[in-house]
Amino acid sequence: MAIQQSELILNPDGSVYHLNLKPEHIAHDIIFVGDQDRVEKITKHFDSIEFSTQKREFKTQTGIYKGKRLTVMSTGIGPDNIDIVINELDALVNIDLETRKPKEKLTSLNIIRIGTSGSLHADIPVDSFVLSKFGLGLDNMLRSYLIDAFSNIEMENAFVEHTNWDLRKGKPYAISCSEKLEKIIESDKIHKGITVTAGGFYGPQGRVLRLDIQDGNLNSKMDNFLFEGNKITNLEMETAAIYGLSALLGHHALSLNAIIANRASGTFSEDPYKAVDELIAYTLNKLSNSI
Ligand code: R1P
Repeated sequence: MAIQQSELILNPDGSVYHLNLKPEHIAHDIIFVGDQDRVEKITKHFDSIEFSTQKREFKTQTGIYKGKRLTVMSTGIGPDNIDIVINELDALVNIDLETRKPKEKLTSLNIIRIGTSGSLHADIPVDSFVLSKFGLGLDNMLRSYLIDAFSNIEMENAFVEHTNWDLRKGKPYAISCSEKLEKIIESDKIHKGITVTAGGFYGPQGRVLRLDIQDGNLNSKMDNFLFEGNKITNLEMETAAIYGLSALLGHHALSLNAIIANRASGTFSEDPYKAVDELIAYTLNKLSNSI
């Protein structure tokens, strides 16, 4: 059955609705960033750029870095945007946009996020890097899909019990990274752990300005959560959603974050752009020697 026009929306030029991309515009190795201004901080290192476009917060550039074809795209902020970005990227490679039918031979993309994040531990200082071994989503987006075969239900239950989680907020979901990409990117320079993905920046991450929040102790409870030797390293807004949709659709995903805030010590990086630039250089170097 062909997927209807209202479900898979294409622009008049045949590109996918939000990303403005056609299948030939993307590489199979894709770097995600949150901020659209971060795209060129990566592609300025490229030997050449063959394609650029932007619609809303979704800016995409594809080019060659040391002989490897890479796409860099901004996702904007939050899991709701990740739902759009990964579904539309998957459609570009795994749905025939002419017949509107899923392809028989599926393609696996490699997706690496280079993000910024806050650490929960004094021993993961500002300007360090974190590789997310797991994404733990507090945001519910992924719960619209059938995730039980992919999620770590033991970790989810342990987290619910440890934090006395109020299930009226929905049940957190836990998904692991791609081991293939982890092996390519890891080094002793990078902290590893569980990245918590929140569905908002203020209350959902325990920040109080003028509104009381449902659980003011959540961050300190997360700080001492331990599951099978993995602690919660950091808090941001995309990783678990990227891991979840990638796993469901058969793509490989890994999330790296530069720590720009330390929520335990209350400190903020003196030069967050430098930390991000260093993570970009580290990642490009690893990628150019691999996938
Ligand atoms: C919030 O300021 C944004 O910054 C972090 C969060 O995940 C959220 O998207 O990541 P990026 O810098 O990659 O956007």
